[in-house]
This record gives sequence, structure tokens and C-alpha cells, in this order.
Amino acid sequence: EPATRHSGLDHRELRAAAVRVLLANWSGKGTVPSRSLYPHQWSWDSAFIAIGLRHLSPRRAQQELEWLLSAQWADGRVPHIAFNPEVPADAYFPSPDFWRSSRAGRHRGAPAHTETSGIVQPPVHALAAWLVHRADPRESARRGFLPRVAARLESWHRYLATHRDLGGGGLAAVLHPWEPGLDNSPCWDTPLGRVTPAPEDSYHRVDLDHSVAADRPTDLDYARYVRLARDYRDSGYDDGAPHAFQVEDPGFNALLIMSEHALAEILRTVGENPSPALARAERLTAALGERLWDPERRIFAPRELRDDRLLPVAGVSGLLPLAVPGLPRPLADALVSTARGERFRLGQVHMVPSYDLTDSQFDANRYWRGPSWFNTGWLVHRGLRACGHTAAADELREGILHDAWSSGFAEYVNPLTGDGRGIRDFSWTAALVLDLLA
Ligand code: 2M8
Repeated sequence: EPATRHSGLDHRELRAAAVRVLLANWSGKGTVPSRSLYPHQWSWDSAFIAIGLRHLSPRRAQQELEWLLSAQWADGRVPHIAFNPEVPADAYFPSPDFWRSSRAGRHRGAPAHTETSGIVQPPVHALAAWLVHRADPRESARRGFLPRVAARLESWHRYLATHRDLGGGGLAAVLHPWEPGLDNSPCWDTPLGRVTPAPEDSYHRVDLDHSVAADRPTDLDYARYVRLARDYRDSGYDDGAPHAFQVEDPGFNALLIMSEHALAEILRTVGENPSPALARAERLTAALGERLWDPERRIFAPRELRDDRLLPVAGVSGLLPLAVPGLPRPLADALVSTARGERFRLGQVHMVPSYDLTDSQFDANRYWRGPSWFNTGWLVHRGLRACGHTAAADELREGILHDAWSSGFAEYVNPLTGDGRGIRDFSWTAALVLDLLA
């Protein structure tokens, strides 16, 4: 029997447990991904969290997004971390005194009232805002939720369309492996390998105080992350400065397209012109097909801008365009067959592995080098459903719910065994479970 076929899961009990995780991780203004490992507000985490919170408290889901967007810079970027000043500086590395946003980011319009990081994460926010609105349109209208967030979302997307189109082909580029959110994916090994590591005695890895080293990125990866982030900071967070790491990621851009469609709905609802968002969505979708489709592996792949070439890798971010509205049918069909094929074995392993099962760099336990994650599982599920693959979507949904329950809302799971990895009571795991149960 396939590993993903389950029965006997008590959905009421599961829902109650997911609610407990989200209530415990609420900090008063936003939700931390984890009390121990990630004690601040993270950008794409908050978007996924809001998508789940809307079933529990539409108002809290709105506040989650509004709080994150209040950390936005004047140039439009939404920082990947909004720091909570009440949390001790040594609780997470890199801390505010590393990023120095209010000083180093001054010329880009970093807020003076709060400390943030200076890099970004995938733009899931407009999609989340639209789903949150739809969960309770009356409460949304009463609080003026959409008018409050529409201009900020528009300026976020404009930032990505202008400052981040470093390849000139219409896609947004990422400048750090933390930006696509799939930190140590083997997809980045080649471009990251060129980065000179920072001296290891120049910082302390707090993450290893909370998690098993074999489940986390290596010290060498960290030394390179630190170098890239420091260099960007020291340029004053200038997107026009030279960057050692510059990649167009299919997952990041797929989420941007989904969010542009959602933003068009938001603009329409508040009585504004949706055309700019729709035009960007159309341009991005065309560029995704032209620039990132790998006909050999039949998956979308990251493009390294330094050499202007597709990286020969198959990562889960390459499957995420399945959820893009209006993706040409032949591409969607090819993605589904790749997901079912030997590289991801959809339906035969737990959820969707983060990296190619057949590649020598696949590691079933180490973070984004192979384990299955709940947010990418949720996105693939959404794509399968949108493309009419209902049975596969139902099966994946059951698998996600089961793995969340049996792992105690783990951060990620071993795709071959389903064993939980990383930390437990992880917020987006709980939030996306709530969404799938609704
Ligand atoms: C992980 O990334 C952070 C850095 O941003 C870290 O390793 O400390 C990633 O899984 C990322 O996608 C996620 O948003 C973040 C918080 O959950 O943790």
C-alpha cells in the first residue's frame, strides 16, 4: 500500500491541536514561526499563517499581514524579518545589530521606528490578503482591510518588477539563498560555491542551540550566507551594486504571479484599476516560460544570471508554477508527470520532497536538501486541484494532514519515512492544516 494512504485521522482533534499551536505562537501583533528557533516575524511565514488564521479569526489574520506590512521600506521591499524589540538580541542570528536596517537601509527608506532585515522572501502576501478578505468580507470591509493594504502590496510588487529585474527579462531575481526561502537547497550549490565564506569566528550560530545540526545547513553554508548578507548591507542595500549571487527562481516568481492576480482582485474590489497588476502577471507568466522552462527535465529551473544559464537541477520550487493561473496546459501536464515521476514520486512518498530523489545531493533529513515541507505541499496541492487532478490533490491533502499530525506539526519531514525533522509546533504547518480542513 502506498505510504500516503491513511485512515482513522480524527479531523476535530487535529484542528484543535493546530489552533493550539497558532494561539501559542501569537506574539500580540503577529505570529512567530517558532517560539524557540524563529522568535520574530518572518515574511512568507506570516502570509501562510494568515491563510490559516482566517479560519480561526479573520481579524487576527488581517492584523498579521498589516503588522508585517508596517515594516515595509519606502522603496517597496517587504523585509524577510520584522524584529520584535522585546526579544533579546541573542535569541536569533543574524540579529538587528547585524542588519542595521534603520542605519544601513536609510537611503532605501527602511523604517526608523523598527528594525528589520534587508533581504526579502517570496511575495505570497497579496494572495494571502485576498484569501483573508474572502474569508469574511464584512469584517474586512468594516476594518477597511483592503484599502489599508492595497497600496503597500502594489508598491511591493513594483519594487520586485523594477529593482529586482536584474536579468532584464521580466522576472524578479533573488540575491541571497534566504530570499527564495529554500535556504540550503542543492539548487544553490553552484552559485553559492563561488561566494567567499565569512570568517566563522565572526558570528555565532544560535540556530544550533535549538535544532539538530544534521537537520540544518552546514557551517560552510552559513559562512557564505553571512558574507552575502554583509556585502549587501555594506552596499546600503543597493540592488544596483554588484552581487555575488543572482538567481531567478521559479518558485519565487510563480508566487509573484499568483499574487499579481490576487492584487488585481484587490484593486478591483477597492475601486481601483487592476490593469497594472494584470499586465505584470501576463509579462511574468510569459517570461517564466521563456526563461525558466527546462525541456530536458520537464520542470522549471533557476536561472543563474552571472552566466545567464539554467541550472541543471530539479527542486520543488520548479513545480510551484503548477499553481499559476493560466499556465499553458502542456506545461502543467508536464509538471504533473514530473511530480509523479522518479524525481518526486508524488503519491508514493510523504508529501513532495524539496529536492530530486534521484540526485546524489538529495538528503532526506537536511532542511531544504530533500525533506518535504508543508507550505510547498500546500502549494502543489493547490496547483493539482486547479488543474483538475482532483484524486491526486485529495491524496496529497490526506498525506499532509496525516504527516502534520504524526510529526507534531514539524517544520519538515523525511519524505521516505514521514519522520518529523527540525522543530515542532511550527506555525505554517499548523496554519496550512487549518486551511486544508476548512
Ligand atoms: C528558514 O530560514 C531562516 C532564515 O530566513 C533560517 O534558517 O534561520 C527557512 O525555512 C525559511 O523559508 C523560513 O521562512 C524561515 C522561518 O520559518 O526559516
